[in-house]
Amino acid sequence: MTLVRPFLHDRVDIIGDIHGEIEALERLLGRLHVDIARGRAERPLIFVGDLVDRGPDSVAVVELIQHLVNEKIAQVVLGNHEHNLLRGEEKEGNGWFVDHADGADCFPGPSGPQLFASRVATSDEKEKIRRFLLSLPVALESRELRVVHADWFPEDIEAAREVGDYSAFDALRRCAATEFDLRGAPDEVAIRNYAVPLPYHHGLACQHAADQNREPIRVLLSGREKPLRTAGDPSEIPVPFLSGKHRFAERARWWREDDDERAVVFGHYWRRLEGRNRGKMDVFEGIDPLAWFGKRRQAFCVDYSVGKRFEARAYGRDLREGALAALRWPERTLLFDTDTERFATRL
Ligand SMILES: [Mn+2]
Repeated sequence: MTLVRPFLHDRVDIIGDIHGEIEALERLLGRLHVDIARGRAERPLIFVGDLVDRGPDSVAVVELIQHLVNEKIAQVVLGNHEHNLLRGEEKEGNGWFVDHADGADCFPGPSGPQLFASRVATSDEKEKIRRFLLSLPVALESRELRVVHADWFPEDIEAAREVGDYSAFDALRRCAATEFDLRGAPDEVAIRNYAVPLPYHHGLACQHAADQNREPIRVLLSGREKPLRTAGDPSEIPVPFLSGKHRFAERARWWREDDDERAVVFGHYWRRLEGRNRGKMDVFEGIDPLAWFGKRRQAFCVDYSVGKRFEARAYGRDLREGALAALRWPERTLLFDTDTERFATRL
């Protein structure tokens, strides 16, 4: 079996990034009339990945979804957060699964570094989660629809069709063609220190984007990147701090060049129903929060930022600034875990 697989059904509900928010998931599944205990659903579910990290109970989220997969009423693609767990990489918000050797797993809270309030997995739970994640595909497709966590890059989708497991896929790399001028670049410690702002460094930005773009697994799971800016005074280019690092490269809007005529649904990009993302380049700037977008209006991001709730809790903000969404296919209707029921624009 390859890492790109067919949908088992034509009519599906596609659910966005969950990030350990078990209550949101249970509420949304209730609205979709899923009978969790009996393993029955009116229609099958597709999960776009990022089931885990930062939220209260990633273990419960994975166990619930694995149950739905076993009952054959759900399919799941791997997200970058799941992939980090498989690689054992320490990332902000995954201390519930990966031991953080250099310090505790914290985020910038209202009064300094704050621990994530996440249920920690036992070693048995970890082993079960690991085996489940290794069984997941990286993308799903039919004649009308494509689903991937972040970026449907045709060259890397083709590569994923040729491999059957993540150890083979992880090993694929394009050659590093260029050497970048890294004189005066900040070191890794400075890049991870949110307390001290960093000036923009173009060589480092190019290096970061190139490192990202040469690995097929990273491209599909967290998207192609490009340097923040190619021209202008570096001191005037703000370098955002996101998910534990200063970011010199930004996400590319790949859907503008996507030439496939099929619809493509993905998560990952922190879409907002209202307002915009704090301190962050918004890849959806100028796009209606409920609209299809891209070269042929073929693209839809179903991640409505429920993963921001850990932060909203810490800062006492309204939890509804993020939501968990389901896109009903082929109707193209959106349903949320919150009280908003709104409809996506038709093509
Ligand atoms: Mn993601």
